[in-house]
Amino acid sequence: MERTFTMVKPDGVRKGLTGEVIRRYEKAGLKLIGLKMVRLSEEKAGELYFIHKGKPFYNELVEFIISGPVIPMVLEGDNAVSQVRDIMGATDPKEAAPGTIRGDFAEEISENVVHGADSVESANREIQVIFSQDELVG
Ligand code: IDP
Ligand code: MG
Repeated sequence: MERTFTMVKPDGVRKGLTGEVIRRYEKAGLKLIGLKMVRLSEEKAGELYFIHKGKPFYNELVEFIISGPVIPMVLEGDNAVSQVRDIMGATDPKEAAPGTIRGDFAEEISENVVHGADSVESANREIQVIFSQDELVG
């Protein structure tokens, strides 16, 4: 059993893709153990994306992620981290396979519908940034 952190980004919420994203995760057998709708502060967004600090797209990324509400989630299941990465598809929607969330619904790398942790370590860190223990079930 593994936990991961994933989040519908502001473009996904605006396009009404929240239900579709959750449906794909649940269909894969992943279990929701935390979910909420929030508008991230600039500080929280910076904590979440701290590994990208200094990169050319960092400011744009933070501005975008705080531009509207997001739906952060914690999912549990076998190989949850890699399962979610597979379901999301490649970072750049132009390279994302059909049948993946980004392949089906995103057009631009800067607005690619979903975030997903890239390792168990990242997942645990990101869960702690966004959720408190009493917001998680089980
Ligand atoms: P990931 O979301 O697939 O893990 P990362 O490399 O961790 O991809 O980048 C985090 C986010 O930053 C991406 O989802 C994407 O929205 C944005 N991003 C990454 N590279 C670029 C870029 O070259 N230009 C604009 N935005 C980018
Ligand atoms: Mg990443």
